[in-house]
Amino acid sequence: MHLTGLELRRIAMPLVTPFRTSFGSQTARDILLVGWCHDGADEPTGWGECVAMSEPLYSSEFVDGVATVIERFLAPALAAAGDISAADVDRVLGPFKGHHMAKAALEMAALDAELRAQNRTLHQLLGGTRDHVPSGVSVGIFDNLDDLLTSVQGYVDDGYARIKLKIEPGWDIEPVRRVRDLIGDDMGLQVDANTAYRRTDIDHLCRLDEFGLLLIEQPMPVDDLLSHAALAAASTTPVCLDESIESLTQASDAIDVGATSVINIKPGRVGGYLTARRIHDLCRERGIAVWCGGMLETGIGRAANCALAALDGFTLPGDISASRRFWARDIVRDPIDVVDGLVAVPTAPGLGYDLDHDVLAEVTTERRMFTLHPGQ
Ligand code: SMG
Ligand code: MG
Repeated sequence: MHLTGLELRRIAMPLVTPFRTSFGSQTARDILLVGWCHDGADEPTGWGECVAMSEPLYSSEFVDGVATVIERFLAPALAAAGDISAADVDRVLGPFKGHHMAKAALEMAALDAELRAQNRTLHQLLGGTRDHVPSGVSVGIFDNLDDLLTSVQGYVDDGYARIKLKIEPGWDIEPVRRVRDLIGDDMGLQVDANTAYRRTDIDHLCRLDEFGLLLIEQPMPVDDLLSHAALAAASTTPVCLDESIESLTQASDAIDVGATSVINIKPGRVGGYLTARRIHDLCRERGIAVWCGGMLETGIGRAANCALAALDGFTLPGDISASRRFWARDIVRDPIDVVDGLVAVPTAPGLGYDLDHDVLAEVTTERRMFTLHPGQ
């Protein structure tokens, strides 16, 4: 494929209910979609969904910055590279430091276009072994415990395989105790702090040990592997990294220093689905459990995440909830649903979604097409 054009489409999707984490509250999602036009085509034949948020609060990338780096540097480099396959995208973009979410969106669009042309699925390309994957749900921070328990009960009734609670200082031990009492000892429960604690909080976090959690996700700052290792040594709850892992090397180093015994793999955060698979392979060799994270994706990203989560090292339920957990209307005709705690891995070619062009048109806030020239 020779990249000859790109569509950058920005959409605004209202959430069905606000989602609060230790770094902020969201009521809508501002998402950049990347359309891949190759060999002179006027319309994209593949789409990528960028997981960056509007503001650099989860990670350093943010939507405006992603759009700029793609337009100024990444897309021209891909166009100049001539005939490439999706597997070359990561190498061609290698000279540009960082910007993993922008790179991942481009690689994802290339994969979609290439696989559709070959009539193959992402599931087949990645080598998934299952046709259904267990579905977990991520539950935000609430103003009070009653509202939290009502929300959790709703998700239990929906059949989710496990619950993840967002925590922060002042919203941790008591919410976890009450939710454990509500759901019983057999249901999987885990927590995610999005970097809200410090090394001085280790004794406090060890109080979570009595609740039999599957894991505690990213309690400490992104660059603080040693505080994660100190917590792992002090606590019986497995420590899991999310924000700290942006590459294969970082995954390997974090395992070496004992900072993590479980990894949340998010393709967008690590630069794409192909690197995500490499991290999965490494973790499998090293005996580290992995699961697929979520970034409040539309049906495009959800479909691709299901294919990744079907690899056999994904031994824990992912944050791959039903589309309706976040959206009243998705931009795809075949939104992901949860049945008996499972979601079906898509079987259609490419990433496996079917765009709903009417909904897509309604949620679009900006659409820019640009043509790329090899010598640009
Ligand atoms: O897509 O189900 C989802 C969201 C899962 O909690 C989730 N993601 O740190 O893991 C995480 C967060 C990142 C996004 S918070 C706005
Ligand atoms: Mg997380």
